[in-house]
Amino acid sequence: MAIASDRLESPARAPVELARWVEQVAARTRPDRVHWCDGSESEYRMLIERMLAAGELLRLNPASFPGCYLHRSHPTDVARVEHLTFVCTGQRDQAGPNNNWMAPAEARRKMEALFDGCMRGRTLYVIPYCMGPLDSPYARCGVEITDSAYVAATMRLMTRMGTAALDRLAQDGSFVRGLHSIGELDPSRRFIMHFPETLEIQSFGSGYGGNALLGKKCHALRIAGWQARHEGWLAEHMLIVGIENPSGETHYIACAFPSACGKTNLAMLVPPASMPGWTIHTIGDDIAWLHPGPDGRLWAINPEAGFFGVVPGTNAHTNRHAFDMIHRDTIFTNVGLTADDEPWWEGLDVGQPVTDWQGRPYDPATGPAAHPNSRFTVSARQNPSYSPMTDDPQGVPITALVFGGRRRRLAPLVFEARDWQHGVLVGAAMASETTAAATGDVGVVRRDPMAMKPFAGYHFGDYWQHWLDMGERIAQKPGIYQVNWFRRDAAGRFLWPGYGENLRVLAWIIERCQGRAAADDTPIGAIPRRTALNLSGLDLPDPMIAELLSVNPAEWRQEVEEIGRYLDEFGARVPERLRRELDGVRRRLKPA
Ligand code: OXD
Ligand code: MN
Repeated sequence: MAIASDRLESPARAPVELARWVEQVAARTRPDRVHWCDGSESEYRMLIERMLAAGELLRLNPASFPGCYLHRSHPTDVARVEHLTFVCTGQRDQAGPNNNWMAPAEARRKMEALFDGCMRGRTLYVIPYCMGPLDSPYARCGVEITDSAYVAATMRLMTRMGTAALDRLAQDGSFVRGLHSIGELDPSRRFIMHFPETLEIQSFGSGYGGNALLGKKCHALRIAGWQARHEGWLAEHMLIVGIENPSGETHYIACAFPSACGKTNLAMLVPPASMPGWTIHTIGDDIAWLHPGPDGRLWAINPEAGFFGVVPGTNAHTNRHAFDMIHRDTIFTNVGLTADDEPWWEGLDVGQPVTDWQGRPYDPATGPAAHPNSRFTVSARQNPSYSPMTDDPQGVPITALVFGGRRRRLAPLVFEARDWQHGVLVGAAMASETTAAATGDVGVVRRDPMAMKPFAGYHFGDYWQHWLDMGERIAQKPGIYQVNWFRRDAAGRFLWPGYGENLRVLAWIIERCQGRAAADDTPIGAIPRRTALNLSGLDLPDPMIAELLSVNPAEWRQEVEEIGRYLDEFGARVPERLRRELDGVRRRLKPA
């Protein structure tokens, strides 16, 4: 395959305002050259060769991991930085207490100073991308300008990027402008700024995915969420998966979980041997754009085209499909290395690391071989359970929405919300133990409404109101459920086996939506009747099942008060209907 060289001229098909913006950015950042990305295979090869030559990538064992590379990030640049992420709206109130806010003029001044001359000696890459299928009315385009070849190559795996996206963008007439520089990777000069009113993103000082791949969290959640509110749709932190039952019927569900809580595993779940005839069809593992369709149902597209998944814990048992797909054409970030130049991570059942994620000789005394938030980046098409419906311009119809969190106690394995309004409260009240996906303490319970705490680009009160309003616009509403795979017993052991066995819960949810599965009412929602949950082939003792499905009224009374206090933090913008819904739960929990 011939290797491309830099494409310096703006393509004739580039809209004038795009070409002008690139010129303005180049005048400020002073790169040595400008490269317009076309998204071709030869361009990808060029980016890879460039990074290999610069020592930014290492080639992994070409026999066992063909087309795979290891990137080691700066040790202080390994996760999203929520404390340095800002929403810059005209009014502080629009961003809400759930976001850091900065006045747009102040943010622009700060960023201009950082961007001044920052690309000297570097190449400026112009990356036109499309979030969603190129021919979908629901897709949206953006352009990321970056000085990182790693970002350019990764955007090719994660989005529909290049000439075709540029054509779509020219047709649309509007696009999100994302400007990114790795700067000096100095944490004290690191900011991720969002300007939703003008559809702009500016990110400086980090090369980490969630901070630097601007199509993902910045565009597809924070900026798109703002647009979705004004246009009547939802941009959510949800996987989308199709579940085909033994009769050949497929139902699609969208599930919101906080970062690093198993969304990728659930999206490509492998059915257990004791559930023959079930098949999984993956649409997406992280983000869903949901639109009310002309038929009254809710329809979903995955705006992304690749996976940026957490590596540790991935093995043939936990996620067979991910394990298989990352054996070729994958960029690994911050994993360890074996003596044979194979990637290594905690939870991989084979091999021995000799080098840790920082390139030091591996010594268990100095920490894990792979960073807990080490990642794989791979095209979604490599997933053995990839669904061709991913490319359907209309998306897929959604039967159920599922909210989940990581809670060692309190939350049962699954429960069903009474209706849409109650479901919005269930989502708004979600809480989960924190993980390594963001900088900060790990394992601390924090409220994470709809798994959107770090990603809602505007005031949570308005966001919940928007969810309630959406309920009015969907004639055939999906059922809403909450799940918890992470409940533990008194000795700290997980009660539920998780992974492929989670299909049992999803099957109950789908059958319930079809009016075919029995449930018992509790004050917090409906719990599966023991006989309605398919547990055959699972060796779970009865007391464990009872504990998994139990709702402790005293603990839930306390939870309701905590939820009430949490909602109060958002003041007068919290919808009255949500407070009334919480009062209803409180009443139902009252001792008789
Ligand atoms: C992610 C995250 O990387 O949620 O998807 O942090
Ligand atoms: Mn995510």
